[in-house]
Amino acid sequence: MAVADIVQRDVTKVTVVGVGNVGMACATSILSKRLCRSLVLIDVMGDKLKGEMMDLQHAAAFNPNVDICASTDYANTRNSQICIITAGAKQKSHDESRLALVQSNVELLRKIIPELLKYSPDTLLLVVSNPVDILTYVSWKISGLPASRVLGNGTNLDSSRFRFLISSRMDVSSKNVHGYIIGEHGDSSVPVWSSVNVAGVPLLNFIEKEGLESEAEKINQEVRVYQQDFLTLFHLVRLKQVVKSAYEIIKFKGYTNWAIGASVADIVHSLIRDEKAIHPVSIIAKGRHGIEHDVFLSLPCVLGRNGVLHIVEQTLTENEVLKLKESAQSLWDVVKNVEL
Ligand code: 6V0
Repeated sequence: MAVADIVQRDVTKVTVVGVGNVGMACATSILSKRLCRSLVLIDVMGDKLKGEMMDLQHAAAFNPNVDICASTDYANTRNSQICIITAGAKQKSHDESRLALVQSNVELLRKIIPELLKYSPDTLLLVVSNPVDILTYVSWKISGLPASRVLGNGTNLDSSRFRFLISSRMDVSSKNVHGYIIGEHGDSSVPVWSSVNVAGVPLLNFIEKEGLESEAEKINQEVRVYQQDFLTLFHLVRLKQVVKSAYEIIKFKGYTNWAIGASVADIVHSLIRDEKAIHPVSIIAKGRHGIEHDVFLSLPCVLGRNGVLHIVEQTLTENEVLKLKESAQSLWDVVKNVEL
């Protein structure tokens, strides 16, 4: 390990609030990626905290040397560089929308955020609890932190699902499929089809060049039936799958956790190691692509030690801008009625 890495590890402290399925998946992903020297778990359930802490500590011989503390007392979170919020109610059934969770989770944030800020006034806040865009906005308002220090996991996971679905159809690694889902983490998310590419080759060219004629032919036939263009149809099929994925997983196993844990750890990696990597995360979007309201939604952002360093200005088609504005409007319709 490089000296810089060791120095970096020695000063890193991460807090995870909420030790449910998601919080623990975040914790284990962060531990296995060796992202911090000190990990603090906070919850309201003392026994659960104790059990989770002991279970993690018993893996000490297999993991890097990390101080793990689990407590209901926020004093233990002092000087955390990043506080991750996963506490809260979750979708109770596969047909309950994320937006239905709003007010009960706002009440939780009103208790949690001042406690975190009391001990780590300069922390970065990474919000995971749903509805994540609304709750990131609420966290920003309650915390009084600069917008660059408050971000939500947003469509980081949706984009990974999107890339996976395309890559599995193309039979290439999803690492080589470049594509973003932006907007709400939820039903109004927007896939940016105009820039999807595989190793720099636009998706449509890739299908033709790689000889995936049957795929192209199948789509062409459907295109003729629906009289829509190729991408619109492909878009509909794929987007439906991305949006449905979480609902499907919840239907099968009751919750989602492993992919969101990996997504959060990936973001933490970029923040803590000052990677300047680009992630679609939920940030304040006012003034971008003609969005007029104070809404948080996902756009590709450069992330580093100080949080959100830049928002990448993508070239979107007219239709993509329209969809993004619709997504912003549907979030604003909720945000403007939230009682802070
Ligand atoms: P869970 O398993 O019910 O865990 C929630 C945890 O929060 C429990 O351990 C609670 O005790 C704890 N909690 C409740 N109130 C407080 C409080 N005041 N202070 C501290 N802890 C508290 O839920 P799960 O872990 O499955 O989901 C957590 C949240 O993540 C939900 O809002 C989900 O909807 C959300 N997800 C967000 C995703 C994303 O992509 N942004 C993905 C998956 C889930």
